[in-house]
Amino acid sequence: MNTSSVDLNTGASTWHVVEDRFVPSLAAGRESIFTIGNGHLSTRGSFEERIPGEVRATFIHGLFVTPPGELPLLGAVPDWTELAMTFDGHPFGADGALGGYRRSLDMRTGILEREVLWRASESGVVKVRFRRLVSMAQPRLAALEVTLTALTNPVELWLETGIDTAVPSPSFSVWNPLRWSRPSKSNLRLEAASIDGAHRLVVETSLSGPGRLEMIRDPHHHRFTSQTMLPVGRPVTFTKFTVYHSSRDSGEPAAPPGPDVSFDKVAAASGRAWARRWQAATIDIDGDKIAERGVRFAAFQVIGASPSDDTGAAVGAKLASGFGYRHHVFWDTDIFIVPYLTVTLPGLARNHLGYRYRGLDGARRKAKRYGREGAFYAWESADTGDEVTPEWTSPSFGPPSRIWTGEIEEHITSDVAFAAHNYWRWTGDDKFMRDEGMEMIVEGARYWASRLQIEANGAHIRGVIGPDEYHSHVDDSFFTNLMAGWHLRTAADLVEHMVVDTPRVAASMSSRLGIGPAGPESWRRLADDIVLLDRADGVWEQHAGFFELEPVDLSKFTPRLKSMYDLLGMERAERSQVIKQADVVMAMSLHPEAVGSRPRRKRNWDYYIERCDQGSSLSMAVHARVAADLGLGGEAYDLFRAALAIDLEDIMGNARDGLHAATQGGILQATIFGFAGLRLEGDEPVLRPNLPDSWDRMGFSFFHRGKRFERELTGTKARRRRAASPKSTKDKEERA
Ligand code: IFM
Repeated sequence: MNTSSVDLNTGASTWHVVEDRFVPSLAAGRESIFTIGNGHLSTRGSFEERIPGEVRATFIHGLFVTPPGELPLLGAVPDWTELAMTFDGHPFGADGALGGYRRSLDMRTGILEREVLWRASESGVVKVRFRRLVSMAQPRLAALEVTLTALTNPVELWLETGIDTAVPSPSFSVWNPLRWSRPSKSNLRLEAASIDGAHRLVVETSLSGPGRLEMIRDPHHHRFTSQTMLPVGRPVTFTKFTVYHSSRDSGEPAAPPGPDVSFDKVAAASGRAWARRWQAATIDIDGDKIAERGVRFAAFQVIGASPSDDTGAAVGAKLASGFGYRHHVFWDTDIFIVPYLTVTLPGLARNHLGYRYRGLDGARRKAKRYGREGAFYAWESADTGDEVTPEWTSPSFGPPSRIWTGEIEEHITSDVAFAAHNYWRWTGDDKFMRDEGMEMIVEGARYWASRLQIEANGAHIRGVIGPDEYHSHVDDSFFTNLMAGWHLRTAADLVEHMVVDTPRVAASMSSRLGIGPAGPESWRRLADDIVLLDRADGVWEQHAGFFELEPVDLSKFTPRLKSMYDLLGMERAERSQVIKQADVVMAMSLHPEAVGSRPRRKRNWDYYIERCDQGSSLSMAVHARVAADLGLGGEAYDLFRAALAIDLEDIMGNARDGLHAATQGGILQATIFGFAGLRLEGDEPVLRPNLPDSWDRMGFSFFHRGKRFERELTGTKARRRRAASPKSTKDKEERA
């Protein structure tokens, strides 16, 4: 755990995340927090100058590279951010005093800014201001500006910046330069190939500013140089634009804007595009600035990391803000991100579902490998939908241990179906359901039908891992079985409706997938037979035998700096009732009625909350959501605040590897579905608010079937929001 955090909540505006002190030991984690993304590019907040321990990276969604003998990873593309300077011969950042430091992320506009007062021994004081963005209006464009003001005496500046292909991913570079060229005096162009030969990339950068531009032709890092005097009191500005065009893009590479275009102009267009996102995504929370800033941060990062085109990419488990999990896509996206996007920016949710549809063949291949029918989605997927979970932990985490999730964490198949079905229910996008959703859901149902073991006492799913990954190879995981039952029934309902609504489409799908007329009915019967274990007081058993495991009193291990898994060791954790993350509670968040009446859910909550060590970043926000739903205001709020701290205060100590997608999505869901209580009852959206005591008012908007609803909530009441955010010209507003 990280105890030496610097407060990021400084500043009056909850639209800003501000750091007013530089602490080298926190720098790599802060790079993740200060990531900027635009749905195509994501750039970590590394400083322009190099510092030890930095993890500099820009990612392009979907551009996976497979180094020899390794699993695919989203590698860093050649870098646009590095900018080295000397003042009177002294390197900026290395030996000078960094006084007056302030870094600020403006989440409303997507601009990351840093201001430093810098002095080297024997040199004058220089005010340095950097601004950067990745354009929300032109997703392939990145912009960087540096403004320098000599404050005490004229200073000689030497500046270098270009395109660096040598950035590690994270241990070696995955791009080889093929050709460098200089289309004009101020433009530099690179053509590169990924080391696996799968992709080509063109990167072109333009630099404008005073001084004559010369070129250093380092084979891996061509860069411009400029030498100029900084006069006292007169700001001098350099502007750099960089455009990326990969072999995943259509059309021809565009050139970056020229010297007649200012950073402000590009920023204004990008800001307008962000404003359109914020119309839908702004959540106001009066009375609690930390919460308001936290949910804005979550939305900023989720939107920035969500692919803006339907080109077969999806949000990874680290939101494209670090190398953790190689940017692989997990259930985190289907269950923690997509339901939020579905009600806020449904187009972005749709792009993700397109990714899952493209992955269907990979899921079919996986099912076949296990001798089963239909589609078994990959626990971790990259570009093709094939399974890419490693089999062993990395030696950097100690003695290698076997990873079973890729083989037996099977609920992922129903998580994908849940995301698709939930999207359809909220949006009414029948075309999606007909063209893609139905096939994914039906193929998953066929998987379960071939996977269930029918025995005298019911249908079992044996040998799985549920959400609680401290216990593996368990039988009849409550979450897995509940989801499989829901999945089979849902597929049956959908197929039967399709037969009535669009008989021709139904006939063609049935013959293509081999579904006989008795299929839906047999799925329903199977669903009814699935074993769900409970005891007399209504507490569901997380998996067969869980109630007999060794009870552990977690309060005796509080406070703790490690997870219970680390403290007890793998074998004892497996034998004990300690759980890693919401599991039965997770089921309550997705299917509350199926878990039972409110008193029954509360009994399950009481049982499981004291056995959960919250060892996963996925857990606290889900618990907050469920606690809010159960009317446990204080507990819900404490869990919510703890979830906010996971990334912004790096309480898990791993922010360096990237932000936690599920935490950020979970925070947004706890706010909207938990505290605001948004849900569908039948086909109608309703709000059942349970606001924390400290929140005077919450305002937000959501979409239902193409109509935008603006709502503001106080206590347990909801009414229309007063016009606070600008109106969209495109969105259909609620008129009722
Ligand atoms: O998907 C999660 C899993 O539930 C817990 N371990 C980390 C994964 C990626 O976030």
